[in-house]
Amino acid sequence: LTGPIHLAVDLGASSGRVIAAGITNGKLQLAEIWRFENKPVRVHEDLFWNHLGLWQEITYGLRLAANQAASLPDVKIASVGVDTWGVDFGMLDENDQLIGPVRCYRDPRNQGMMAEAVSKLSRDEIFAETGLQFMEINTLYQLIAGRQANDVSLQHAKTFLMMADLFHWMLSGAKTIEATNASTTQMLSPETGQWSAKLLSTFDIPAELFPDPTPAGTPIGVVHPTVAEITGLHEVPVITPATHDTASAVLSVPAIDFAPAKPDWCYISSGTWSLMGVELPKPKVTPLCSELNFTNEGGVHRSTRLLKNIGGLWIFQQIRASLQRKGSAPSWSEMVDAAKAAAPFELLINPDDPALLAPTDMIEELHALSQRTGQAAPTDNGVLFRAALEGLALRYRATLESLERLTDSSIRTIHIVGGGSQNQLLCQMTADACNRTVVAGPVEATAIGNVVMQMIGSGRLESISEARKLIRDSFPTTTYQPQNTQIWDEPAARFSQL
Ligand code: LFR
Repeated sequence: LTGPIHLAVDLGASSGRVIAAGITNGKLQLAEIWRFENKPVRVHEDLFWNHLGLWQEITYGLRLAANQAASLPDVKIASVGVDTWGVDFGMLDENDQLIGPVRCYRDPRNQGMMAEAVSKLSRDEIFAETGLQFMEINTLYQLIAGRQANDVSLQHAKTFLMMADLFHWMLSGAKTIEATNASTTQMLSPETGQWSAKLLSTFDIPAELFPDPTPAGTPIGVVHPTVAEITGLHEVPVITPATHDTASAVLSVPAIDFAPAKPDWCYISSGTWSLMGVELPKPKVTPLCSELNFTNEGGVHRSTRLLKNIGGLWIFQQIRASLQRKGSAPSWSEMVDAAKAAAPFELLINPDDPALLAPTDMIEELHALSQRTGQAAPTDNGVLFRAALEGLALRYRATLESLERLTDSSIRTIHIVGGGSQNQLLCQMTADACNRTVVAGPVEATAIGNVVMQMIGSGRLESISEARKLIRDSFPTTTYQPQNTQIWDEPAARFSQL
Protein backbone atom coordinates (compact mmCIF):
# COMPACT_ATOMS: atom_id res chain seq x y z
CA LEU A 1 0.00 0.00 0.00
CA THR A 2 1.12 3.53 -0.75
CA GLY A 3 -0.31 7.03 -0.41
CA PRO A 4 -3.36 7.86 1.68
CA ILE A 5 -4.77 4.84 3.54
CA HIS A 6 -8.27 4.43 4.92
CA LEU A 7 -8.89 2.06 7.81
CA ALA A 8 -12.06 0.00 8.01
CA VAL A 9 -13.08 -1.48 11.31
CA ASP A 10 -15.53 -4.14 10.20
CA LEU A 11 -17.34 -6.02 12.94
CA GLY A 12 -19.48 -9.04 12.16
CA ALA A 13 -21.47 -11.25 14.48
CA SER A 14 -18.75 -13.91 14.47
CA SER A 15 -15.53 -12.00 13.79
CA GLY A 16 -14.07 -8.53 13.46
CA ARG A 17 -11.24 -7.08 11.42
CA VAL A 18 -9.18 -3.98 10.93
CA ILE A 19 -8.46 -3.54 7.24
CA ALA A 20 -6.28 -0.94 5.54
CA ALA A 21 -7.10 0.16 2.01
CA GLY A 22 -5.50 2.36 -0.58
CA ILE A 23 -5.57 2.92 -4.33
CA THR A 24 -2.44 1.82 -6.17
CA ASN A 25 -2.17 1.97 -9.97
CA GLY A 26 -5.92 2.47 -10.32
CA LYS A 27 -6.77 -0.53 -8.15
CA LEU A 28 -8.24 -0.68 -4.71
CA GLN A 29 -5.94 -2.70 -2.50
CA LEU A 30 -6.72 -4.14 0.89
CA ALA A 31 -4.48 -5.40 3.65
CA GLU A 32 -5.91 -7.23 6.63
CA ILE A 33 -4.14 -5.81 9.65
CA TRP A 34 -5.88 -7.64 12.48
CA ARG A 35 -8.66 -10.21 12.82
CA PHE A 36 -10.39 -11.32 15.99
CA GLU A 37 -13.28 -13.45 17.18
CA ASN A 38 -16.61 -12.10 18.27
CA LYS A 39 -19.06 -14.18 20.24
CA PRO A 40 -22.14 -13.32 22.27
CA VAL A 41 -21.70 -13.75 26.03
CA ARG A 42 -24.40 -15.62 27.93
CA VAL A 43 -25.16 -14.83 31.56
CA HIS A 44 -28.02 -16.98 32.84
CA GLU A 45 -30.80 -16.35 30.33
CA ASP A 46 -29.37 -13.11 28.96
CA LEU A 47 -27.22 -12.63 25.90
CA PHE A 48 -24.75 -9.72 25.57
CA TRP A 49 -21.89 -8.55 23.37
CA ASN A 50 -18.44 -8.18 24.85
CA HIS A 51 -18.16 -4.62 23.59
CA LEU A 52 -15.21 -3.71 25.81
CA GLY A 53 -13.32 -6.75 24.55
CA LEU A 54 -14.15 -5.64 21.02
CA TRP A 55 -12.89 -2.14 21.78
CA GLN A 56 -9.63 -3.63 23.04
CA GLU A 57 -9.23 -5.62 19.82
CA ILE A 58 -10.11 -2.59 17.69
CA THR A 59 -7.59 -0.31 19.38
CA TYR A 60 -4.94 -3.03 19.19
CA GLY A 61 -5.60 -3.43 15.44
CA LEU A 62 -5.47 0.35 14.94
CA ARG A 63 -2.15 0.47 16.80
CA LEU A 64 -0.75 -2.19 14.46
CA ALA A 65 -1.97 -0.19 11.47
CA ALA A 66 -0.39 3.03 12.76
CA ASN A 67 2.91 1.23 13.40
CA GLN A 68 2.97 -0.27 9.93
CA ALA A 69 2.10 3.07 8.33
CA ALA A 70 4.89 4.78 10.27
CA SER A 71 7.42 2.29 8.93
CA LEU A 72 6.52 2.96 5.28
CA PRO A 73 7.80 6.17 3.66
CA ASP A 74 4.82 7.10 1.44
CA VAL A 75 1.94 6.00 3.60
CA LYS A 76 -0.33 8.27 5.57
CA ILE A 77 -3.49 7.23 7.39
CA ALA A 78 -6.22 9.46 5.98
CA SER A 79 -9.30 8.28 7.90
CA VAL A 80 -10.96 5.54 9.90
CA GLY A 81 -14.56 4.31 10.09
CA VAL A 82 -16.53 1.50 11.72
CA ASP A 83 -19.33 -0.74 10.44
CA THR A 84 -21.22 -3.44 12.35
CA TRP A 85 -24.33 -5.55 12.11
CA GLY A 86 -27.67 -3.77 12.54
CA VAL A 87 -30.30 -3.43 15.25
CA ASP A 88 -28.07 -3.45 18.36
CA PHE A 89 -27.29 -0.37 20.42
CA GLY A 90 -25.74 1.10 23.54
CA MET A 91 -26.76 4.05 25.68
CA LEU A 92 -25.00 6.88 27.50
CA ASP A 93 -26.18 8.64 30.66
CA GLU A 94 -26.21 12.38 31.33
CA ASN A 95 -22.45 12.32 32.07
CA ASP A 96 -21.71 10.44 28.87
CA GLN A 97 -21.03 7.24 30.74
CA LEU A 98 -21.91 3.97 29.05
CA ILE A 99 -24.83 2.35 30.82
CA GLY A 100 -24.60 -1.38 31.30
CA PRO A 101 -23.53 -4.04 28.86
CA VAL A 102 -24.74 -4.10 25.27
CA ARG A 103 -27.36 -6.74 24.50
CA CYS A 104 -27.22 -9.15 21.62
CA TYR A 105 -30.18 -9.26 19.24
CA ARG A 106 -30.57 -12.99 19.86
CA ASP A 107 -31.30 -12.26 23.54
CA PRO A 108 -34.31 -14.42 24.51
CA ARG A 109 -35.92 -11.52 26.35
CA ASN A 110 -37.11 -10.19 22.98
CA GLN A 111 -39.42 -13.14 22.51
CA GLY A 112 -43.07 -12.15 22.39
CA MET A 113 -42.31 -8.42 22.04
CA MET A 114 -43.55 -8.20 18.48
CA ALA A 115 -46.96 -9.43 19.62
CA GLU A 116 -46.79 -6.92 22.47
CA ALA A 117 -46.07 -4.10 20.00
CA VAL A 118 -48.87 -4.91 17.58
CA SER A 119 -51.32 -5.02 20.46
CA LYS A 120 -50.65 -1.25 20.84
CA LEU A 121 -50.21 -0.19 17.22
CA SER A 122 -51.40 -2.39 14.40
CA ARG A 123 -48.99 -4.20 12.14
CA ASP A 124 -50.21 -2.10 9.22
CA GLU A 125 -49.56 1.14 11.07
CA ILE A 126 -46.08 0.10 12.17
CA PHE A 127 -45.28 -0.92 8.61
CA ALA A 128 -46.68 2.30 7.15
CA GLU A 129 -44.47 4.34 9.52
CA THR A 130 -41.27 2.36 9.00
CA GLY A 131 -41.46 0.17 5.88
CA LEU A 132 -39.53 -2.47 7.78
CA GLN A 133 -39.91 -6.23 7.91
CA PHE A 134 -41.15 -7.65 11.17
CA MET A 135 -38.39 -9.46 13.04
CA GLU A 136 -38.15 -9.97 16.75
CA ILE A 137 -34.51 -8.82 16.69
CA ASN A 138 -35.43 -5.27 15.60
CA THR A 139 -34.37 -2.49 17.94
CA LEU A 140 -37.97 -1.48 18.52
CA TYR A 141 -38.78 -4.83 20.12
CA GLN A 142 -35.54 -4.82 22.10
CA LEU A 143 -36.51 -1.45 23.57
CA ILE A 144 -40.00 -2.68 24.38
CA ALA A 145 -38.41 -5.71 26.10
CA GLY A 146 -36.24 -3.31 28.10
CA ARG A 147 -39.25 -1.26 29.18
CA GLN A 148 -41.13 -4.40 30.23
CA ALA A 149 -38.13 -5.60 32.23
CA ASN A 150 -37.77 -2.18 33.93
CA ASP A 151 -34.26 -2.05 32.62
CA VAL A 152 -32.30 0.63 34.50
CA SER A 153 -30.33 1.56 31.39
CA LEU A 154 -33.51 2.88 29.83
CA GLN A 155 -34.34 4.88 32.93
CA HIS A 156 -30.96 6.63 32.87
CA ALA A 157 -30.34 6.95 29.16
CA LYS A 158 -29.69 10.37 27.65
CA THR A 159 -28.18 9.26 24.32
CA PHE A 160 -28.95 6.25 22.22
CA LEU A 161 -26.27 5.04 19.78
CA MET A 162 -26.23 2.10 17.42
CA MET A 163 -23.33 -0.32 17.87
CA ALA A 164 -21.05 1.24 15.22
CA ASP A 165 -21.92 4.74 16.45
CA LEU A 166 -20.95 3.63 19.93
CA PHE A 167 -17.49 2.74 18.65
CA HIS A 168 -17.34 6.02 16.71
CA TRP A 169 -18.10 7.77 19.98
CA MET A 170 -15.41 5.78 21.79
CA LEU A 171 -12.99 6.68 18.97
CA SER A 172 -13.79 10.37 18.61
CA GLY A 173 -16.22 11.52 21.28
CA ALA A 174 -18.78 12.39 18.56
CA LYS A 175 -22.34 11.29 19.28
CA THR A 176 -23.89 10.55 15.91
CA ILE A 177 -26.20 7.96 14.41
CA GLU A 178 -25.43 6.99 10.86
CA ALA A 179 -28.53 6.71 8.68
CA THR A 180 -28.23 3.22 7.16
CA ASN A 181 -27.90 1.54 10.53
CA ALA A 182 -30.60 3.77 12.04
CA SER A 183 -32.90 2.38 9.37
CA THR A 184 -32.64 -1.12 10.85
CA THR A 185 -34.29 -0.05 14.11
CA GLN A 186 -37.87 -0.07 12.80
CA MET A 187 -38.26 3.38 14.31
CA LEU A 188 -37.24 5.48 11.30
CA SER A 189 -39.45 6.71 8.49
CA PRO A 190 -38.09 5.59 5.12
CA GLU A 191 -39.82 8.51 3.42
CA THR A 192 -38.33 11.31 5.52
CA GLY A 193 -35.24 9.50 6.83
CA GLN A 194 -36.11 10.85 10.30
CA TRP A 195 -37.25 9.16 13.53
CA SER A 196 -40.93 8.40 13.59
CA ALA A 197 -42.44 10.59 16.31
CA LYS A 198 -45.64 8.53 16.28
CA LEU A 199 -43.82 5.29 16.93
CA LEU A 200 -41.57 6.64 19.65
CA SER A 201 -44.45 8.24 21.53
CA THR A 202 -46.68 5.16 21.19
CA PHE A 203 -44.03 2.99 22.78
CA ASP A 204 -42.95 5.53 25.37
CA ILE A 205 -39.42 5.86 23.98
CA PRO A 206 -38.09 9.40 24.59
CA ALA A 207 -37.36 11.10 21.25
CA GLU A 208 -34.58 13.20 22.87
CA LEU A 209 -32.38 10.11 23.05
CA PHE A 210 -31.90 9.99 19.32
CA PRO A 211 -29.47 12.21 17.43
CA ASP A 212 -30.67 13.11 13.92
CA PRO A 213 -29.38 10.54 11.43
CA THR A 214 -26.08 11.45 9.72
CA PRO A 215 -25.55 10.40 6.09
CA ALA A 216 -22.80 7.90 5.28
CA GLY A 217 -19.65 9.62 4.06
CA THR A 218 -19.76 12.42 6.65
CA PRO A 219 -16.60 13.38 8.56
CA ILE A 220 -17.75 13.33 12.20
CA GLY A 221 -14.57 14.25 14.06
CA VAL A 222 -11.00 13.16 14.67
CA VAL A 223 -9.57 10.41 16.85
CA HIS A 224 -9.81 11.59 20.46
CA PRO A 225 -6.42 12.48 22.04
CA THR A 226 -6.79 9.73 24.67
CA VAL A 227 -7.38 7.18 21.91
CA ALA A 228 -4.56 8.62 19.81
CA GLU A 229 -2.28 7.92 22.77
CA ILE A 230 -3.02 4.19 22.65
CA THR A 231 -3.41 3.80 18.89
CA GLY A 232 -0.94 6.31 17.48
CA LEU A 233 -3.67 7.77 15.23
CA HIS A 234 -3.08 11.43 16.05
CA GLU A 235 -5.65 13.82 14.55
CA VAL A 236 -6.87 11.16 12.12
CA PRO A 237 -10.35 12.01 10.77
CA VAL A 238 -13.22 9.68 11.59
CA ILE A 239 -15.52 9.43 8.56
CA THR A 240 -18.68 7.50 9.00
CA PRO A 241 -19.12 4.81 6.34
CA ALA A 242 -22.48 3.13 5.77
CA THR A 243 -22.21 1.70 9.28
CA HIS A 244 -24.74 -1.04 8.65
CA ASP A 245 -22.53 -3.87 7.35
CA THR A 246 -25.19 -4.90 4.83
CA ALA A 247 -25.39 -1.37 3.41
CA SER A 248 -21.61 -1.35 2.99
CA ALA A 249 -21.75 -4.81 1.39
CA VAL A 250 -24.45 -3.72 -1.07
CA LEU A 251 -22.42 -0.65 -1.99
CA SER A 252 -19.60 -2.97 -3.09
CA VAL A 253 -21.73 -5.00 -5.51
CA PRO A 254 -19.80 -4.78 -8.80
CA ALA A 255 -22.85 -3.64 -10.79
CA ILE A 256 -22.80 -0.97 -13.48
CA ASP A 257 -25.88 0.95 -12.41
CA PHE A 258 -26.79 2.48 -9.07
CA ALA A 259 -30.33 2.12 -7.66
CA PRO A 260 -32.18 1.46 -10.94
CA ALA A 261 -35.98 1.82 -10.86
CA LYS A 262 -36.33 -1.50 -12.73
CA PRO A 263 -33.48 -3.66 -11.51
CA ASP A 264 -32.30 -6.63 -13.58
CA TRP A 265 -29.91 -7.74 -10.84
CA CYS A 266 -30.26 -8.53 -7.19
CA TYR A 267 -27.73 -9.20 -4.44
CA ILE A 268 -27.21 -11.67 -1.68
CA SER A 269 -24.92 -10.41 1.04
CA SER A 270 -23.86 -13.80 2.31
CA GLY A 271 -22.49 -14.29 5.81
CA THR A 272 -24.02 -15.21 9.16
CA TRP A 273 -27.20 -13.83 7.58
CA SER A 274 -28.11 -13.84 3.91
CA LEU A 275 -29.61 -10.53 2.93
CA MET A 276 -31.24 -10.85 -0.45
CA GLY A 277 -32.72 -7.89 -2.26
CA VAL A 278 -32.51 -5.09 -4.77
CA GLU A 279 -31.25 -1.52 -4.63
CA LEU A 280 -33.95 0.99 -5.53
CA PRO A 281 -34.20 4.77 -5.82
CA LYS A 282 -37.21 4.94 -3.49
CA PRO A 283 -38.83 2.87 -0.73
CA LYS A 284 -41.72 0.53 -1.59
CA VAL A 285 -44.03 0.73 1.36
CA THR A 286 -46.86 -1.22 -0.23
CA PRO A 287 -49.34 -3.82 1.05
CA LEU A 288 -47.58 -6.50 -1.03
CA CYS A 289 -44.24 -5.60 0.56
CA SER A 290 -45.81 -5.92 3.99
CA GLU A 291 -47.50 -9.21 3.08
CA LEU A 292 -44.25 -10.68 1.78
CA ASN A 293 -42.44 -9.25 4.82
CA PHE A 294 -39.70 -7.44 2.92
CA THR A 295 -37.83 -4.52 4.38
CA ASN A 296 -37.03 -1.02 3.11
CA GLU A 297 -33.69 -0.38 4.72
CA GLY A 298 -31.72 2.76 3.94
CA GLY A 299 -28.85 2.59 1.48
CA VAL A 300 -26.11 5.10 0.70
CA HIS A 301 -27.12 8.41 -0.89
CA ARG A 302 -30.71 7.86 0.22
CA SER A 303 -31.21 4.75 -1.89
CA THR A 304 -33.41 1.95 -0.60
CA ARG A 305 -32.32 -1.61 0.11
CA LEU A 306 -35.48 -3.60 -0.47
CA LEU A 307 -34.50 -6.96 0.97
CA LYS A 308 -35.32 -9.96 3.08
CA ASN A 309 -33.33 -11.37 5.97
CA ILE A 310 -32.65 -15.06 5.44
CA GLY A 311 -31.16 -17.24 8.18
CA GLY A 312 -27.80 -17.43 6.35
CA LEU A 313 -24.73 -19.51 7.11
CA TRP A 314 -25.61 -19.27 10.79
CA ILE A 315 -27.00 -22.81 10.73
CA PHE A 316 -23.89 -24.16 9.04
CA GLN A 317 -21.70 -22.30 11.58
CA GLN A 318 -23.75 -23.52 14.50
CA ILE A 319 -23.62 -27.16 13.39
CA ARG A 320 -19.86 -26.77 13.54
CA ALA A 321 -20.03 -25.11 16.96
CA SER A 322 -22.08 -28.04 18.19
CA LEU A 323 -19.49 -30.52 16.86
CA GLN A 324 -16.74 -28.45 18.44
CA ARG A 325 -18.38 -28.74 21.83
CA LYS A 326 -18.41 -32.51 21.35
CA GLY A 327 -14.68 -32.45 20.64
CA SER A 328 -14.62 -32.87 16.85
CA ALA A 329 -14.23 -29.81 14.68
CA PRO A 330 -14.23 -30.35 10.92
CA SER A 331 -12.80 -27.52 8.81
CA TRP A 332 -15.15 -25.51 6.57
CA SER A 333 -13.82 -27.31 3.49
CA GLU A 334 -14.30 -30.73 5.13
CA MET A 335 -17.88 -29.74 5.85
CA VAL A 336 -18.45 -28.64 2.26
CA ASP A 337 -16.88 -31.87 0.94
CA ALA A 338 -19.16 -33.95 3.17
CA ALA A 339 -22.14 -31.90 1.95
CA LYS A 340 -21.12 -32.56 -1.66
CA ALA A 341 -20.88 -36.29 -0.98
CA ALA A 342 -24.32 -36.47 0.72
CA ALA A 343 -27.44 -37.37 -1.28
CA PRO A 344 -29.52 -34.31 -2.26
CA PHE A 345 -32.74 -33.26 -0.50
CA GLU A 346 -32.64 -35.85 2.32
CA LEU A 347 -33.75 -33.18 4.75
CA LEU A 348 -35.38 -29.83 3.99
CA ILE A 349 -34.70 -27.03 6.45
CA ASN A 350 -36.26 -23.60 6.38
CA PRO A 351 -33.38 -21.40 7.56
CA ASP A 352 -35.94 -18.95 8.95
CA ASP A 353 -37.61 -21.43 11.25
CA PRO A 354 -37.83 -19.47 14.54
CA ALA A 355 -36.50 -22.52 16.42
CA LEU A 356 -33.17 -22.05 14.64
CA LEU A 357 -32.61 -18.42 15.69
CA ALA A 358 -30.73 -19.26 18.89
CA PRO A 359 -30.98 -22.96 19.82
CA THR A 360 -28.83 -24.32 22.65
CA ASP A 361 -27.53 -27.03 20.31
CA MET A 362 -28.06 -26.76 16.55
CA ILE A 363 -27.64 -30.48 15.78
CA GLU A 364 -30.21 -31.51 18.39
CA GLU A 365 -32.54 -28.81 17.13
CA LEU A 366 -32.25 -30.07 13.54
CA HIS A 367 -33.06 -33.61 14.66
CA ALA A 368 -36.10 -32.25 16.48
CA LEU A 369 -37.04 -30.29 13.35
CA SER A 370 -36.88 -33.40 11.15
CA GLN A 371 -39.32 -35.11 13.51
CA ARG A 372 -41.62 -32.11 13.83
CA THR A 373 -41.87 -31.74 10.05
CA GLY A 374 -42.41 -35.47 9.41
CA GLN A 375 -39.08 -36.02 7.65
CA ALA A 376 -36.68 -38.92 8.08
CA ALA A 377 -34.06 -38.49 10.82
CA PRO A 378 -30.72 -37.37 9.30
CA THR A 379 -28.42 -40.38 9.04
CA ASP A 380 -25.12 -38.52 9.31
CA ASN A 381 -23.62 -35.05 9.57
CA GLY A 382 -23.11 -34.79 5.81
CA VAL A 383 -26.90 -34.71 5.47
CA LEU A 384 -27.05 -31.81 7.93
CA PHE A 385 -24.30 -29.84 6.19
CA ARG A 386 -26.00 -30.33 2.83
CA ALA A 387 -29.44 -29.49 4.20
CA ALA A 388 -28.13 -26.22 5.66
CA LEU A 389 -26.93 -25.15 2.19
CA GLU A 390 -29.89 -26.49 0.20
CA GLY A 391 -32.27 -24.76 2.59
CA LEU A 392 -30.62 -21.46 1.72
CA ALA A 393 -30.78 -22.07 -2.03
CA LEU A 394 -34.47 -22.97 -1.75
CA ARG A 395 -35.16 -19.87 0.27
CA TYR A 396 -33.31 -17.76 -2.32
CA ARG A 397 -35.52 -19.24 -5.04
CA ALA A 398 -38.71 -18.20 -3.27
CA THR A 399 -37.27 -14.80 -2.38
CA LEU A 400 -36.29 -14.13 -5.99
CA GLU A 401 -39.86 -14.80 -7.08
CA SER A 402 -41.14 -12.34 -4.50
CA LEU A 403 -38.58 -9.72 -5.51
CA GLU A 404 -39.67 -9.89 -9.13
CA ARG A 405 -43.29 -9.54 -8.09
CA LEU A 406 -42.53 -6.63 -5.82
CA THR A 407 -40.52 -4.68 -8.37
CA ASP A 408 -42.39 -5.86 -11.45
CA SER A 409 -39.08 -6.64 -13.11
CA SER A 410 -37.08 -9.59 -14.45
CA ILE A 411 -33.94 -10.31 -12.54
CA ARG A 412 -31.23 -11.89 -14.63
CA THR A 413 -28.19 -11.85 -12.41
CA ILE A 414 -27.68 -12.63 -8.74
CA HIS A 415 -24.61 -11.00 -7.21
CA ILE A 416 -23.35 -12.90 -4.18
CA VAL A 417 -20.97 -10.83 -2.07
CA GLY A 418 -19.31 -11.44 1.30
CA GLY A 419 -17.70 -14.48 2.90
CA GLY A 420 -20.36 -16.88 1.58
CA SER A 421 -19.40 -16.02 -2.01
CA GLN A 422 -16.37 -18.29 -1.50
CA ASN A 423 -18.60 -21.32 -0.95
CA GLN A 424 -18.63 -22.75 -4.48
CA LEU A 425 -21.17 -25.42 -3.66
CA LEU A 426 -23.63 -22.86 -2.33
CA CYS A 427 -23.06 -20.56 -5.31
CA GLN A 428 -23.76 -23.37 -7.76
CA MET A 429 -26.82 -24.50 -5.78
CA THR A 430 -28.07 -20.90 -5.92
CA ALA A 431 -27.61 -20.71 -9.70
CA ASP A 432 -29.39 -24.06 -10.12
CA ALA A 433 -32.25 -23.51 -7.67
CA CYS A 434 -32.96 -19.99 -8.97
CA ASN A 435 -32.17 -20.74 -12.62
CA ARG A 436 -30.15 -17.53 -12.88
CA THR A 437 -26.54 -16.55 -13.49
CA VAL A 438 -24.66 -16.04 -10.24
CA VAL A 439 -21.73 -13.64 -10.08
CA ALA A 440 -19.74 -14.26 -6.89
CA GLY A 441 -17.48 -11.69 -5.24
CA PRO A 442 -16.00 -9.61 -3.82
CA VAL A 443 -15.43 -11.59 -0.61
CA GLU A 444 -14.49 -8.63 1.59
CA ALA A 445 -17.60 -6.76 0.46
CA THR A 446 -18.34 -5.03 3.74
CA ALA A 447 -14.83 -3.70 4.31
CA ILE A 448 -14.67 -2.55 0.68
CA GLY A 449 -17.98 -0.70 0.99
CA ASN A 450 -16.76 0.82 4.22
CA VAL A 451 -13.53 2.23 2.74
CA VAL A 452 -15.00 3.48 -0.53
CA MET A 453 -17.55 5.51 1.42
CA GLN A 454 -14.69 7.03 3.43
CA MET A 455 -12.99 7.81 0.12
CA ILE A 456 -16.15 9.51 -1.12
CA GLY A 457 -16.42 11.39 2.19
CA SER A 458 -12.86 12.62 1.93
CA GLY A 459 -13.32 13.73 -1.69
CA ARG A 460 -10.97 11.10 -3.08
CA LEU A 461 -13.75 9.43 -5.07
CA GLU A 462 -16.51 11.45 -6.61
CA SER A 463 -19.49 9.16 -6.78
CA ILE A 464 -20.95 5.72 -6.18
CA SER A 465 -20.49 5.00 -9.90
CA GLU A 466 -16.81 5.79 -9.67
CA ALA A 467 -16.50 3.64 -6.54
CA ARG A 468 -18.22 0.71 -8.25
CA LYS A 469 -15.99 1.04 -11.29
CA LEU A 470 -12.97 0.96 -9.02
CA ILE A 471 -14.36 -2.19 -7.36
CA ARG A 472 -15.04 -3.87 -10.71
CA ASP A 473 -11.51 -3.06 -11.86
CA SER A 474 -9.93 -4.31 -8.66
CA PHE A 475 -11.57 -7.57 -7.64
CA PRO A 476 -12.14 -10.63 -9.82
CA THR A 477 -15.53 -12.34 -9.72
CA THR A 478 -16.55 -15.94 -10.47
CA THR A 479 -19.57 -16.69 -12.64
CA TYR A 480 -21.82 -19.73 -12.14
CA GLN A 481 -24.30 -20.69 -14.83
CA PRO A 482 -27.40 -22.70 -13.91
CA GLN A 483 -26.97 -26.39 -14.69
CA ASN A 484 -29.23 -28.87 -12.97
CA THR A 485 -32.33 -26.77 -12.60
CA GLN A 486 -35.21 -29.27 -12.85
CA ILE A 487 -34.17 -31.37 -9.87
CA TRP A 488 -35.02 -28.37 -7.67
CA ASP A 489 -38.72 -28.22 -8.66
CA GLU A 490 -40.02 -31.05 -6.49
CA PRO A 491 -38.06 -30.07 -3.34
CA ALA A 492 -39.10 -26.43 -3.89
CA ALA A 493 -42.76 -27.52 -3.82
CA ARG A 494 -42.17 -29.56 -0.64
CA PHE A 495 -40.22 -26.68 0.88
CA SER A 496 -43.10 -24.28 0.39
CA GLN A 497 -45.29 -26.62 2.48
CA LEU A 498 -42.88 -26.84 5.44
C1 LFR B 1 -25.96 -8.77 8.84
C2 LFR B 1 -26.96 -7.97 9.64
C3 LFR B 1 -28.32 -7.91 9.00
C4 LFR B 1 -29.15 -7.60 10.19
C5 LFR B 1 -28.57 -8.57 11.17
C6 LFR B 1 -28.78 -8.26 12.60
O1 LFR B 1 -24.75 -8.85 9.51
O2 LFR B 1 -26.50 -6.66 9.84
O3 LFR B 1 -28.45 -6.98 7.96
O4 LFR B 1 -30.51 -7.74 9.99
O5 LFR B 1 -27.18 -8.57 10.88
O6 LFR B 1 -28.23 -7.04 12.92
